[in-house]
Amino acid sequence: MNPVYDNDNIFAKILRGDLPCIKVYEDEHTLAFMDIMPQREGHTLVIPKEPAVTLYQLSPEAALACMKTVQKVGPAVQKATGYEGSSIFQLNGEAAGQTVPHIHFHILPGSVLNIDAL
Ligand code: DGP
Repeated sequence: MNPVYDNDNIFAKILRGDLPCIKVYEDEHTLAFMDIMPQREGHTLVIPKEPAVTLYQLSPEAALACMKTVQKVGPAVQKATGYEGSSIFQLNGEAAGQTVPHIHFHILPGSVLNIDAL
């Protein structure tokens, strides 16, 4: 069953401007901002403005918009942090470890494989 979107989740509040964030990029469909609990310096999140809990509820159009933003922001994160590589990942559902129920893509400078807790 599809999870019900909670309009009061933290990222919805950030999108509404009710909570602050360190914004690095914004366009009509997406927002990118610094992760408040970075696994590594430069850890950035990309979210769609469309409300969806997981990637599986997101429209293909919004998913494409997210990927376009990841393609813009990822190289900038690498440049800013001095890493030559980066990891893109996202978690779907509490059982997968998702803690904020608004779909988000992590941009992590370097490898995700040597991070213990995500
Ligand atoms: P996940 O486990 O995939 O749901 O990751 C959620 C991420 O969101 C986690 O890395 C920490 C980050 N996060 C949680 N609350 C806030 C917040 O209020 N502001 C920002 N910028 N990031 C947050």
